[in-house]
This record gives sequence, structure tokens and C-alpha cells, in this order.
Amino acid sequence: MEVEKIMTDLERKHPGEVEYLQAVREVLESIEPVYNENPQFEAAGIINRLVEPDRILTIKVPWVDDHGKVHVNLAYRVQFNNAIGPYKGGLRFHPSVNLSILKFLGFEQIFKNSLTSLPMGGAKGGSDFDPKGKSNTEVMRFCQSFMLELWRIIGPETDVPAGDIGVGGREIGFLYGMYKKLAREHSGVLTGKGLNWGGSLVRPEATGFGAVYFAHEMLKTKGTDFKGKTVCISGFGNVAWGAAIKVNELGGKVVTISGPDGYVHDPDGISGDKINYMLELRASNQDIVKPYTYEFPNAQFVQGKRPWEVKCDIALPCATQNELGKEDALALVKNGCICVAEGANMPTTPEGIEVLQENKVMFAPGKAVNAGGVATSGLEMSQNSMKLNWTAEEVDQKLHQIMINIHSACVKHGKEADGYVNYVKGANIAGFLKVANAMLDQGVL
Ligand code: NDP
Ligand code: 2IT
Repeated sequence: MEVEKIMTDLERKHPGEVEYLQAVREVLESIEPVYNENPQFEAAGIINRLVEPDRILTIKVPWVDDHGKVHVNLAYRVQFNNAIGPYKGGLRFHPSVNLSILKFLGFEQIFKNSLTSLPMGGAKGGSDFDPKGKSNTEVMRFCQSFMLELWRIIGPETDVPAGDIGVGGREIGFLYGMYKKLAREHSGVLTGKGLNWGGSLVRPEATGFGAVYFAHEMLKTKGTDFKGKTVCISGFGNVAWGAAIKVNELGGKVVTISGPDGYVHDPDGISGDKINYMLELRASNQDIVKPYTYEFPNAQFVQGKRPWEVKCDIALPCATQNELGKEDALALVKNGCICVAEGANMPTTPEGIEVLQENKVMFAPGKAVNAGGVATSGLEMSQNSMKLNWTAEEVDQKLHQIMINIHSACVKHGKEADGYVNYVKGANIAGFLKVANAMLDQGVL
């Protein structure tokens, strides 16, 4: 495989798609040796077929606000690869959404879903719709208008969307209602559904819980755990919330959360009611974390900064892509951080990863660490197919085991001669091999 040549071709075909090109380069560089050891992959053109999505649907979404004004947003569904199962991946509503971001997320999803060991292909979708400040009825009308087009290309055995940034239980409800009406079926076409109509227990917590289970496995390789450790978390959304709960359960102390406005440092620890307050803050659609300090005055708000300057043992970036750069990584190293586990998708820049790895800080990528979210979506699909519900304990136990298995796969493919585990390499190789072999079995498509 000639990584530079492939990248040059892709840059020419998709100029300016920075996030997509970043995600592809990382995977290609990790899998190159394994790819070259298996000439059957090149003979079947696996890489050229894998780096381009199967198809992209672009949708115009017109909707009417509460004052009668007409708005038009763009929405997309990127169906990347379905070699090992139906397309599967979340929907993101955020003003920054563009094709580069959705293609990076869809590409990452292929390997993440493969790592879960469940039969799910890779996809992603979303819109530049900004939920900030919108009323319930405006969000409903937007979701309904989006689904009027989206329903044609999704289905419980075809493509199963879920939530991501800006898409939680409320949005999934509105999307599901419209799908059900159009398709005249009540099925497992979306995950993250409400508990009364096909949802799974533990799905809301699953990404954060899974991330902490994974980080716990990382710590175990060094003979330690979360007890008494200081943890910096970024974001204040679904993933940050689940991670904060589980860190507290395992005896760690969460001292930061963050939003686009800056970060909150709470030296007393973010636990109990303070974690519930995160949900309120998020549901307020206000896009800011500062109000936390009005509610809990011992905490300090640091405007326009990221939490990585706060001294911690463990860092869990749970907000968005490229939110932990070189300088942040250097600050973490300087302050003695031993473990960085990505709850978000690609939150660490390539330069940031380099700093952490060079300094032998344990570092694991989102496609492994946050796979518990989509894994529990897969468990929701299983329950829908059986028309049965598992208890919270059953789901949590399956989730926990899946995270332990993903960690083992990363160690198997990522352990280096000096014993340091390169989790990036391990996750990419383990995720890739299963998909590539499935593609070989199924012929040139
Ligand atoms: P939420 O919408 O619940 O929360 C996202 C959080 O990130 C919010 O706090 C949001 O603030 C913040 N955020 C968004 N953009 C920025 C920015 N530019 N700077 C700082 N903060 C920002 O989303 P999730 O918690 O679901 O998603 C968080 C991350 O986890 C994403 O990378 C997502 O792809 C990933 N993920 C999510 C999974 C899930 O099941 N939900 C599964 C696996 C990964 P605001 O929106 O106000 O800007
Ligand atoms: O990035 C992700 O893995 C998600 N947003 C969850 C996707 C899913 O289908 O549950």
C-alpha cells in the first residue's frame, strides 16, 4: 500500500475535507504492515473500496418556525460500508456539520462497529440544523421534515440511525414517529428509542459507561484503577454525563466539564446532584456550562479555555473532534497524567496523539473507547428482533464484557516490543481485519 499516493488522490478528489482525510490517514498508517502482509487485500482493491462511502444522500430540509418563518437546512446520510451488517451510526445536529465531518465519522464507525463484534456496518448522518434555542415544536417539525426523505433509504435490516451530538431521546422520538407513519411499521429502525416503545435500558448511559470500563482495563495493565484518581472530562452532554457517573462509582473524582464557552473546574468533585444538574444544563439548549458555577459557587468557570490545563491523573475528552491538541497534550504530560481515553470521536489531534505516545502516556482512540454506545445500540437491535427486553443488569453486563473484549483485541494487535500498547494501531488493525475479510468473501462490490 502506498499511503502517500492514496492520500494525494483523495486530497485531489475531496479538497478541503480535512477531518475525513485526517481519519483516513490515521487508519492507513496503522494498517499498512498488516495490509502488505496479505496480498489478497490489494488484489481485491480493498483499500480503494473502503475509503469511499458506498453512497451519500443529500437532503434539503425545509421547516417552519413558531413565528411562521421558513428555514432550509441541509442534511445527509453517508452509508459507508455494510460488509458485516446493516449500515449503523448516529445522526448529528450541529451548525458545524458538513460532509467532511460526516464522512470522517462514518469511516471511523466502520472499524468501531467491527470491534464491537456485533453485525453492524458503518454509517453516519446529520444536519447543520442548530438545536440551540429552538422550541420543542420547532425541533419536531425539523425532525419530521428530515424523515420525510430519510425514510426511503433506512430500515431495520438496511440502515439503523441513532443519536450523536444534538440528537438525544427527544429527537429520536420525533424521527421515529414520522418513520413509523410513512413506512407503516413499528420496527427497530432507530436506536436510542424510549423505553416504552422499543428502547433498551442502559443505552443513554452506555457510551460513557463503556468508556470508563475501557479506561479501567487500561489502568489494570499498570496494576491500578480509578480509586482516588483525579479525572478531567470535557463536554457536558450525553457521553460526559455517563462517564462522570461511572468514574464516581469506581471511586474517582471528576473535577472538570466543558462547553463551547469554556470549562468548569470543581475541586470538590462533580458527583451526585451535580451530575444530574449536567442533564438540566444540556436540556436547556443554551450551549453554555457557565451556569454550573451559579448553582455550585465553589466551582470556577474558565472562559474560552479547555480543561486539559487542570492537573489530573486521567483525561476523558467527551465533547467533539480536535479538542485536545499538541499544547494540551504537553500540559497533561507535564502534570503527570497517565491515561487519556477518548469518549468523543477523534477529539485528539494527530500532533496531540504523538506527544502522548512519545511520552508513553496510555492513549486509546474513540473508535475503541466509545464503542459501548453503538454496541448497546446493537443490543437494542437484538432485543427488538427477539421482541424481548433485557434487564439493566443483563445489558450492562454484556456491555462490560464487550469493552473488555475490545481492550484485549487492542492489546493483541497493538502491543509493542517494549510492552507499550499502541491502542490506535491495535484498534485499527483489529477493526480492519474483520471488515476486509468479509469484503473478500463477498466479491467486488
Ligand atoms: P451531546 O450533544 O449530548 O453533547 C456534546 C457535547 O460537546 C456538548 O457538551 C456540546 O456542547 C459539546 N460541544 C460540541 N461542540 C463543541 C465545541 N466545538 N467545543 C466544545 N464543546 C463542544 O453529544 P454526545 O455526548 O452524544 O457526543 C459527544 C461526543 O461523543 C461526540 O464526539 C460524539 O460523536 C461522540 N459519541 C457519542 C455517542 C453517543 O452514543 N451519543 C457514541 C459514541 C461517540 P454544544 O452542543 O452546546 O455545543
Ligand atoms: O459515534 C457513535 O458511535 C454514536 N454516535 C452512536 C451510534 C449508534 O448507532 O448508536
